[in-house]
Amino acid sequence: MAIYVIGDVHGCIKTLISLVDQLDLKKNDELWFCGDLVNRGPDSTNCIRFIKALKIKTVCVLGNHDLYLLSLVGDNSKMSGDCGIQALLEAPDKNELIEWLRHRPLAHVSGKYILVHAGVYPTWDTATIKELALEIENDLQSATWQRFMVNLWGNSPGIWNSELEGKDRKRIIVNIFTRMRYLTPTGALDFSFKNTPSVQAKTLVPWFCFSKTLRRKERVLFGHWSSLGLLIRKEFVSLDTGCGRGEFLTAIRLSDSHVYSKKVIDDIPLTS
Ligand SMILES: [Mn+2]
Repeated sequence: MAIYVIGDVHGCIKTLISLVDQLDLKKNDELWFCGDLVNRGPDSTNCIRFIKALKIKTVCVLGNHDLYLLSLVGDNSKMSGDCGIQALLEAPDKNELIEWLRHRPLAHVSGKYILVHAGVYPTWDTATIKELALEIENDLQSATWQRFMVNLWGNSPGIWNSELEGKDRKRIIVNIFTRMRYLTPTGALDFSFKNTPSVQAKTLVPWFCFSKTLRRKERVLFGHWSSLGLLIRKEFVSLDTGCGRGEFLTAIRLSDSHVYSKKVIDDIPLTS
């Protein structure tokens, strides 16, 4: 049995199919996704349909673009650009696709691995990661999920504190799992930069380099940071290789870190 993890797909269905073909999956293999299945690329709808219909076990954590799509259900007045999102919201099987999406986890902890979209806060231990992800998953899967989504947007609070409550608590948990890249020296989230650490002001550190990072027994697998690209370290693997910008879609086999990469063959809309 092999586990393969795929980086941010961003609506690039042709590239996804071509990459999955290359993996030559067996029936006990598992396919994990780092999230951001939708937006930017041309066909978000068929990306979800394709993954949903796969005959093997799949795990897909939610990314910030997936949450953005969910926030538009019932009120698409906030839509910026189109990028296939409108088509998904008008698809005949829209309800089924949305129901599937909102029942995905924020984090998946299994054996020696933690799968998330953007990252985990440096001081969170494994039990905390599971607990906090579950807290948000319960909200997303509740009957009042659309109301819950309304308060998710924004950059504050900046610093995690377990005493936080209500909307602020939910917002920072979601921001850490799905949007985080850099932290200030005091551990505050900073969303102003998306570039690589080499060109970044030295006052900010990537979340995985933070000085007070807990020593984990699991390897963290994440996407989201396309300028970082593929990085394979003992402690983590970064897998967003810019599919949504017409670059590459990448998969890694966890047992031996073998990498599979496809140059994007989908037409990326110029607006993205
Ligand atoms: Mn993302």
